[in-house]
Amino acid sequence: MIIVKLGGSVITDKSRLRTFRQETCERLAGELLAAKEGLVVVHGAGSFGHIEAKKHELHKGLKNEEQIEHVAKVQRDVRELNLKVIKTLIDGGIKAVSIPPAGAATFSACAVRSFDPDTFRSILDLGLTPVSFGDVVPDESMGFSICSGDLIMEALAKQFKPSLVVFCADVDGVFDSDPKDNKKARLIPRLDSSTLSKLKRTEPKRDDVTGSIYGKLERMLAIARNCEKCMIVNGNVPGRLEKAIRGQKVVSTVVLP
Ligand code: IP8
Repeated sequence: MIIVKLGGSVITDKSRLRTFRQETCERLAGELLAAKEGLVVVHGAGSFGHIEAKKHELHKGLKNEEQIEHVAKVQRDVRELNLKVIKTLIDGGIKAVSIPPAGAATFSACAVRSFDPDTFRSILDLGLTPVSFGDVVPDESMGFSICSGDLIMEALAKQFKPSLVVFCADVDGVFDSDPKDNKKARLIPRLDSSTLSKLKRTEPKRDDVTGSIYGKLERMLAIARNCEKCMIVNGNVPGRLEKAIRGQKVVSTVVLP
């Protein structure tokens, strides 16, 4: 099985509220056709989730009644994005079926408390492609919380032990400093926990409610322990996702357990 995350910074314009990047998503759908075994797609929320979730502090859980309306609105918005992704994938030849995170998992303290893989398995058995996404979810200890698509990726990897997990980001992989600020930043082709511990910790991005790149990398290390190969590729560069799926040499960071 192959699991691919389409990052929110790739399929949306993260700085402009609810802005879908249709052409990019169409191209990525075409690249996903290279998958010749069971495929699961997870996508991030991008500007359909993070901006409003941050504004109303939904990542902090239930603090006041005013937030409740925004739980509903952000849920609606990420479903709107999910529908756009599903439509684009189907038009591109991928038989995509939506599975919201709370349809397969329960959550407590921002973590997965239980995960039932049966829905994913049944959909895969039919030759369909399950598509899950980052969402606002009921949370046993916080009322509600934000479930990053990465959490679902980890739960899926633990259950299905995939051959390949690919994260499509808006950068070539992990760098030794932020490539958006520092032109001399160097790509780290292979990253393990000791490389990670030496990386400078950076603050989470301004409009991101699911944490710093450091936290995301720790999740990827957990995923790497449960699959044959886990890698980050630049989803904005045509052909990189396809090469990764085909097992060809590609500019990337491979995350090692
Ligand atoms: O973009 C975040 O999911 P992610 C979900 O996969 C929301 O981290 C609602 C902001």
